[in-house]
Amino acid sequence: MIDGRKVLFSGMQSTGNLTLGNYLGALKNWLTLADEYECYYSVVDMHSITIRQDPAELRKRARNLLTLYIAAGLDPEKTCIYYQSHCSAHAELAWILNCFTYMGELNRMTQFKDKSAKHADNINAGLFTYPVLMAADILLYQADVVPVGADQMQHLELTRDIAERFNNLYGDVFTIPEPYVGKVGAKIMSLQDPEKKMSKSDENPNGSIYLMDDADTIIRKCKRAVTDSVGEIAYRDEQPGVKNLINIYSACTGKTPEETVEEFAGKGYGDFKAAVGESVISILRPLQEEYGRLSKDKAYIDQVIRQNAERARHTSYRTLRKVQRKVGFPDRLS
Ligand code: ATP
Ligand code: LTN
Repeated sequence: MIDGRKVLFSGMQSTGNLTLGNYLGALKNWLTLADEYECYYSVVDMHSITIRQDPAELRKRARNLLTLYIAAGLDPEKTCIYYQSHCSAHAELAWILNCFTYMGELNRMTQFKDKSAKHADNINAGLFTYPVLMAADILLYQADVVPVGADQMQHLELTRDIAERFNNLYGDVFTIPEPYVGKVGAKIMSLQDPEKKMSKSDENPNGSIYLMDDADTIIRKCKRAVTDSVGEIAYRDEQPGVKNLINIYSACTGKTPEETVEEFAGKGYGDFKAAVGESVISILRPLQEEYGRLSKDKAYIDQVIRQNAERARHTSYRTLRKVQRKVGFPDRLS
């Protein structure tokens, strides 16, 4: 609890270009939570190097992601937007928590299994202990809530287990975080394979709408979206492609899926797809304009980076020092 407000922590990796799925499923939720909670939104660049990265590219993408957080409407005066790598407390706490996490627990993590199958030539120890660094992120800020997608739930459960284990040994050191799951319908599927989630690492660029796609590209991708031969705009599991387009249109316009179905009753897929494309453009255009403006303002972004890293360090070091004392590290005499 800070100033009577509960604390929220979340982060995103700066790998790949963000998709409409990331925006509707994560960033947009973050915005609505920013007034209610004391928020920390990190660009988790330390997590990114668990997969091999090109250094120049990683640096550029991390800055782009941080700029995008602000362009999407997060106010860096109110919410702490920072690079994970600028706050060494994350690495220091992760080391300590590694010593309170069992191999058996990490062995059960499905993301580790998926990622090591995908990157069989580089199964490094960082990839294995990825969830411990994530636990450190969350616990350093004594976060009460953590908005995550379903895929991250297992990591959050592990975070809670580690925190409880530590508290049982040393007293109430960590707040036990609760997951915050956004409303249903926020999971956006690939336009080319509606059984698969829209993902920034998808090899087929037509399956994803990227936040920086121009209007023509968005319309083209929507028109090419895989549907079915039923020919009716209905919200049901048997028509996953159409259902996904209804979800996208509803999320972009603020309508319910039922209202969307009613609006397009009797219309063909062609008209509907064009309308979906327009609805996406209407939310992405302002975001792109703001992003374009902000990315030219180097001094402003630099100042956000400096100030917020300072804030993050201030809060996180309080927890880190306490933990160091609890485990028996010698007092600092200076
Ligand atoms: P990658 O393909 O690199 O694994 P990703 O696009 O799946 O990336 P993540 O970096 O794992 O995205 O997730 C960032 C955030 O976006 C998470 O909170 C995640 O739940 C959310 N998210 C990702 N894809 C979708 C989607 N298709 N629909 C809704 N939310 C999503
Ligand atoms: N693993 C998460 C990103 C992430 C995160 C966090 C999310 C790193 N640290 C702490 C919430 C809280 C992902 O891949 N989406």
